[in-house]
Amino acid sequence: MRFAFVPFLAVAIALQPAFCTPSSVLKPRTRTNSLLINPAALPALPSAQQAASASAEAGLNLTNIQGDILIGMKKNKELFFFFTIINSTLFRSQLGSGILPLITPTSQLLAVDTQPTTAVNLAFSQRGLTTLDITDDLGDTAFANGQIDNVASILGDETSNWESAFAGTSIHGVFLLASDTVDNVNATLSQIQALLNGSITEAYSLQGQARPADQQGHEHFGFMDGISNPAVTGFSTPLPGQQVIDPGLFLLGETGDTVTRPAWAKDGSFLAFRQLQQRVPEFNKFLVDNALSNPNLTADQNAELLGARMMGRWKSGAPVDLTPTVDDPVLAADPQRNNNFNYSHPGFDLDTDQTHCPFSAHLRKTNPRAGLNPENTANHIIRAGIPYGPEVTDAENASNVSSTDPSLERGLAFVAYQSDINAGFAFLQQLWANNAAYGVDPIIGTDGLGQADVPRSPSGLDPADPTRIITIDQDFVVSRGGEYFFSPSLSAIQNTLAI
Ligand code: N7H
Repeated sequence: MRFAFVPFLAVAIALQPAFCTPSSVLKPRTRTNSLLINPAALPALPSAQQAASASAEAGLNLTNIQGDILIGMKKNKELFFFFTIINSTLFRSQLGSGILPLITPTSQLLAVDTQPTTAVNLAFSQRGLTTLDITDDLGDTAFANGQIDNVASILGDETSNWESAFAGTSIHGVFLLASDTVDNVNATLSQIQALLNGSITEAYSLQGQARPADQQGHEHFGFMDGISNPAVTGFSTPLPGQQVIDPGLFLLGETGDTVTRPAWAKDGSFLAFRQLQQRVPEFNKFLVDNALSNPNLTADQNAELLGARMMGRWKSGAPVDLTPTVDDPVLAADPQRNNNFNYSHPGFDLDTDQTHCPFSAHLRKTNPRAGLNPENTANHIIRAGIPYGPEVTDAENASNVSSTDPSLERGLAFVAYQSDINAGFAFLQQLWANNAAYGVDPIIGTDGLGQADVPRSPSGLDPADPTRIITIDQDFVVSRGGEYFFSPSLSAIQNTLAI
């Protein structure tokens, strides 16, 4: 039976406190600890109260927007369950009354006592929407054509490395299930499968988890991740240095989205998913073999220094633009300061001086800040990924080579949200990271033609001699493929996708 979005229900919802949604009304509250992680370096989420007043001012409905879109990289455990719809009528008939009450809107994640046991989000590929007989053009060619269409020429992936599921035609959608334990995630997956009653089958899945102990929040190379995401008008209050971006760059139909969309697509977002394998032992060996030679540092510190300059941040998260030659863990852990830089300094030539941050550093390639004048407001994403795979084994550390055992593969389950994939993820990868002008990104850059391990020769990595070229002759990040999805609003699930 369909869970109709009738006016009296809308009135009832409007009268609830801001965090109450159709789903939160229906769900028992059992949480006493957050399902999100909270490393000191990462910006805190707005409180429910702060978000309610900011969103009211901007006209954003946080009870209608799926929770993963604006939250960023704070998940503890997250399963990406990619599925094929084998009975679309049955699937659609279960979506409204069965699945919708489980879908977690943004507002529900902002306070521990409103969080569900497992946060559930749902997104569809173009093939999935077509299977559901949704034929409207959402106004995004990259989404419509699928990621496989972008592979070599735009993203520079070597197609032979792609997981067969991403290269095939079976992925119609993905459930994103996030919690603090894998048991919770698995229990919710079973509940969803029971509700969907055989109308979907698993196409592929990837289990992500935050790294253990003091590495929580750090990705597999060891760097704190998720510090810099844009502040979205109508959601978050900007921290010093944080760019403020219109909600329409991430949410369809909101201020700043200039494309004509079907009305039901409003408050949805395009999700670019990438399984990015990280070759950690090889990365570590490269840093040791090419360690810099600052006489005040130990050999290990000189290796760390090279890694920091390739990244643009130290492993702690401290930006090299503010602390170019030594780590500063206190700065790293302070969100009031750790994103407050733009690569310019008094008396400094922004176009030639690499003593603070190399032009090719991953951070600078993917967000040039003051390097573009006026500062870019058109090409931004919200990153919401999570590491996957186990820690490096002793055998891999000893050999400096990643194991070929598939169960030991590790990397980043990369998720980027935007309202225009060609202006968001695909733009950043193709036109900034892969672009040889100012050096190809040493972390995620490729030759842009689909060949692996093409040497890159950036200058600027050695602060003692910024003209020195250090050749990087291998890829430390290998794309295992991905897909583009549309993450619809809760009302779209109810009124358009469900029958
Ligand atoms: Fe990156 N890393 O840990 O190495 N990234 N990234 N990324 N990335 C960032 O400031 C990483 C990838 C961006 O606003 C940090 O939050 C890894 C892709 C953007 O100044 C670290 C992979 C794309 C930013 C990493 C990977 C981007 C950013 C610093 C793949 C887009 C913010 C922490 C395995 C095409 C820039 C932080 C800003 C930051 C890492 C992929 C984009 C540590 C390992 C594919 C926009």
